Amino acid sequence: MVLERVKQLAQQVSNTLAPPHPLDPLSTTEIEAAVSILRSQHGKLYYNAVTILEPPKAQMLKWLADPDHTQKPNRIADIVVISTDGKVFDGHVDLTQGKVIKWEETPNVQPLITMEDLQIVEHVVRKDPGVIEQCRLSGIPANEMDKVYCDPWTIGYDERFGNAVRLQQALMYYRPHVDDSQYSFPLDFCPIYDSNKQKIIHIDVPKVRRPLSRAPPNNYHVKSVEDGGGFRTDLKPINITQPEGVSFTMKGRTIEWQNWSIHIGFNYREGIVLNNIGFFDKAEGVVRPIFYRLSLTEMVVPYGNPEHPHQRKHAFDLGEYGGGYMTNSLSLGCDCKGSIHYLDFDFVNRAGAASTIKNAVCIHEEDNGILFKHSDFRDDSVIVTRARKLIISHIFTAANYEYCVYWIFHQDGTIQLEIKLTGILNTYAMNPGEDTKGWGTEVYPGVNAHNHQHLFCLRVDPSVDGQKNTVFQVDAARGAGEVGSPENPYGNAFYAKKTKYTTAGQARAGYDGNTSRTWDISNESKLHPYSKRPATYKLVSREVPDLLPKEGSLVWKRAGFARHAVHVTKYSDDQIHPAGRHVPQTSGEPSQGLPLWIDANPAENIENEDIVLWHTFGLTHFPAPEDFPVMPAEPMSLLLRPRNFFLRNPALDVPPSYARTPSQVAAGKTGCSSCVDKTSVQV
Ligand code: ABN
Ligand code: CU
Repeated sequence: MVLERVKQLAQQVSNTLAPPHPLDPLSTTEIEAAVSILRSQHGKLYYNAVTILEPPKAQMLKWLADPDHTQKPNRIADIVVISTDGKVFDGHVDLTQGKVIKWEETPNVQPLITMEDLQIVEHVVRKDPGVIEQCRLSGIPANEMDKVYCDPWTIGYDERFGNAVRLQQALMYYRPHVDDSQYSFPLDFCPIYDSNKQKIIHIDVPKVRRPLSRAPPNNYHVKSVEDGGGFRTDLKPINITQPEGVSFTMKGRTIEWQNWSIHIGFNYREGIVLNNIGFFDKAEGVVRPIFYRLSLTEMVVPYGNPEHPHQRKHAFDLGEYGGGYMTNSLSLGCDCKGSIHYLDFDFVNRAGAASTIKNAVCIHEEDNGILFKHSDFRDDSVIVTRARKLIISHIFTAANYEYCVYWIFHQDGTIQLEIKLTGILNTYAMNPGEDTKGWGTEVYPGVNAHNHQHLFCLRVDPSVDGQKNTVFQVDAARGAGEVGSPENPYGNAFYAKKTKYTTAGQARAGYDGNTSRTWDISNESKLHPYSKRPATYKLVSREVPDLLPKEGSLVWKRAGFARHAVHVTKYSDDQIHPAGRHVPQTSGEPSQGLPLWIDANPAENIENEDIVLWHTFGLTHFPAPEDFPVMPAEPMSLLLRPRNFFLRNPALDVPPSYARTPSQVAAGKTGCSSCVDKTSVQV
């Protein structure tokens, strides 16, 4: 019976419901098929992840080159489960063939913590006698335990407990009223929760006690703003309308817009994954490949308070919780304004059922100011061309914080990644008059918001005019020779100094704002006819702080990717996660992911090779009262720009908003104004 059903499901997957593209995320039917196959073989399991295993790149490239005559790669589900007795298994289920092709127990790891894992903790915490006692000591009577809340985090790593047992640390809060923001009332102790036993096994209690603050609530909800003076009344509507529809087309999950062609994938960890990014170059008459795959693949948020146990506060929000799993269902006119195309995201729940986040990805266009302009001071001639941009975005909530991720495509061939940070600061209790010692800021009476960093890792898998690329570090440098020397007589010479990265071991570099450091991803076999320089996409990223926790610290060991702004490795199908596949409770000994891969072969050639560039960027956040009780969005941004790639400005063919030549001016003609926006008015 069971076998029959499995066969049926596999048939369904390979026939009618087969998604059109091998990189599409798994559908609900595929997820259910994978679970059904596993259930028939292994009985009850707790599902942590059932996601698409992207086909090997070599196979994908063959299929992409000639999809009509090449066998389509099989649909394979990549599986992580926890058995009922707490063992972790990694597996692959071939959905096309309807069978398990890999199944192995992975010892000494803890897969990421899902939202379901998190939600159980609060209920246990409220009933735990030790927690009730700590609450009493903090000034919360036992009959108010329903007002006690917690944000459960993975424990990160704590050497007292290691990684054999699946643990969470509960950051504790109090809410006087259900609508109050809990982050104004942090508690000072930290229970540790065993996920398998579903019990509190320890409570970390600080030496200096900090009882519950009795400050009035500090809220951001509508009623509290109304009670506190009300909302601004001077805002008139501002609308974005596209009366003739959008300028992009979707074929399945492949989008075409303004010469761009992009496949939009999505998974539980990275969220949006962009593949097969190409640009139709009119001059060459072909779609030129630029990136095989782009994703935000990891991040770490280390906190800077040295008091125990805050060293454990360094969330890997993607690897430990999943940026995809935490993705918001977006609402029209709120998260994105205008004409929106949404994509849903299907995922597995703990019991093995398929679930869906509706409207997980937002795709839309926005006006983007001026694309280019020139007016001639002699004769009043002018050209002004307005730009628009295509934005592919998702937003995820990592407990207190919101991360808004915008992949922005520009008409001139530039790709921009913008991340906006909003949501609520992580807070800790402080006594009246207590010295924060500079490790944090009192953002509200009794509320200490600790210093922290948000460090993201962008994974860039380039294919700039082909798979074989080379990375150069580019530094603005002064010309050699002192003032008066023959080669630099006036001392004014400067140039772009290029350092080629040839081995993975050499290709580890920091950022240098003094030299305006950038990185070129070049195809050395494709020289520009004018500049004679290689076709390049340049990484321009200026928000690149050093990892502040010191060498040898827990974060330094666990987040090896954050030690350098740039790493370059030779491509390998299985190297996606720079802090490891299973991140919770890694000790950092050895450092998983990037350091492990590079140390295995530091001499690995990366010159004119199929390579991956890993870029860590972000910001250091010293909180201030303006960030509280909810933080105004703080943006950060980086660019991937074409350099020596196009023959000339590739956006010249974008219709101008207004243009008139000198001869038109002389003849008293108005020039081309067909594109002038008739909806704009003078006020
Ligand atoms: N920022 C740590 C985190 C993320 C998600 C859920 C809990 C905690
Ligand atoms: Cu922050």
